[in-house]
Amino acid sequence: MDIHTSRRSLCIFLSFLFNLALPVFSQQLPLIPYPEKIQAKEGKYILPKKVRLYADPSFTQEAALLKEYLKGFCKAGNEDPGKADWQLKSDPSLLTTLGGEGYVLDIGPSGVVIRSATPAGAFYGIQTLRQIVWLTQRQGKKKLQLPCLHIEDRPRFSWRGSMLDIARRFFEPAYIRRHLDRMAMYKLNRLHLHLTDDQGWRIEIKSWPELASYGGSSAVNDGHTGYLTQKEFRELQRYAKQRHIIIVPEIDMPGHIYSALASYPDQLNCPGNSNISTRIATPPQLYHGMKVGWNRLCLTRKESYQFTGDVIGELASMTEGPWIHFGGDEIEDTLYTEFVRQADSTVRSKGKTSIGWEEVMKGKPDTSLIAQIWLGKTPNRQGLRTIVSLCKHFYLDHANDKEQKGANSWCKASGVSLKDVYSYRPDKKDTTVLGVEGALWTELVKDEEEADNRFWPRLTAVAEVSWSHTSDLYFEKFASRLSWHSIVFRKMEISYYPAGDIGWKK
Ligand code: TNX
Repeated sequence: MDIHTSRRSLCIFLSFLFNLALPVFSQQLPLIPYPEKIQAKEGKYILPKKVRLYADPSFTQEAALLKEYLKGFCKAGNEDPGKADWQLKSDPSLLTTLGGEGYVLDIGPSGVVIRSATPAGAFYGIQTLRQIVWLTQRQGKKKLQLPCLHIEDRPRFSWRGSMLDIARRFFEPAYIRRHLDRMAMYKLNRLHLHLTDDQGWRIEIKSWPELASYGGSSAVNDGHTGYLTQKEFRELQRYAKQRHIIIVPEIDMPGHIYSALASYPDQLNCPGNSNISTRIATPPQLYHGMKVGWNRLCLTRKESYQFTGDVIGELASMTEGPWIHFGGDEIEDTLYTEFVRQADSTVRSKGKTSIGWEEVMKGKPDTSLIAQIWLGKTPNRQGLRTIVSLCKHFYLDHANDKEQKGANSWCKASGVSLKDVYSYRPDKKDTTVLGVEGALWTELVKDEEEADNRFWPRLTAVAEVSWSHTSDLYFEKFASRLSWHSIVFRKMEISYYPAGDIGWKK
């Protein structure tokens, strides 16, 4: 036997063992996002009634979450490293090979070891393990058997996001927390909250109190209203941080600002309200419709800059993460590029980095600014860093397929299918891309159930295209792995859209 034949027979033998361990899964273990390297090993690991767990002191928080995740499967108690059968080990040397979010997961016949250079890596190793545990659980079997394996994994992109528009309708902190839990399961790490728009202002600003108390009292079509207090916003960030997710707050300016114009009619509008199409709404009247691009801050008035400075200042001081998103979309104004320059410089003066929708590239902004691409029509002449939310791939307010009624369709008439999300591939030569973000606008999303239905399963595809390496992305394989995730969705009580061609497992 030559070396190739022997290697091939070894592979066949190993995959045979793999399938023996998991007779129900064809070919790939149904993990999403799929790991960079996965090797099947001989044997099985039987989950004991009580796991003896050791975690490196720097991974205490991750160990606590692991224990919570294990509830319902087994108990877990702390143990010395020598006697533990599950170990979360810090290994700084992995930083060079697997980066700040990578990990190694070994499941052997006598236990589980997760190694990583950072708490984030340990957290992602835990999420992979969690999917393995959830997806190997089969009814009728008392003892849970996990396949033995070796995984080495790290993300392709650092930005793996979802956006929720809580301005068109308010979504309560409890829903946002549930959403964060679900994102964590799929290794998504940025939650962009679109906090303000024409129909509602959803964040408390103490120096301009009417914004939230008045501007927060409306929504599209009498939808759910309200706002986040600063305390709630801080608590959400803490909850997100435990799950290695950074919240990115957006105040949309200088357009999409009517809720503020209605709240402060005498300060923020030009004489005669020439900054507004008053046939649509006149301050202090609130706005419940769906039109876009019909109002702006009065950019010739100094109060508008006072307002911008105060709002960005307060937002920066309550924001833990490094980014402030100031919108900047869908508005024509001769002073627009000057406004962008000023808003960005205020953000930077507060020690944060700005993000804006792609239109911000029209001027010549500071090169630290990050542009979020949604139409793909504005040239990136300065080579600014970008987040890709191209509407034809990532606008989750569009229908899941052409059968689904009552969703948006302006970007793609047939909807944005799971396959459309999955088929995004970054241009290899484009080094500006930080990652991708699936955006959920909520003009047409009436409640939490509908938000779930638009996010899932498409966010699993966002997760995979942002985490996994391009050479590993095959839609058929992804779809067959996804079919098992009905189990995950059920456990997490996600009201997902049962996309037709998946063959969801019962
Ligand atoms: C465009 S994307 C918008 C939003 C709408 C969305 C509806 C962007 C920067 N602006 O204001 O909600 O379309 O699909």
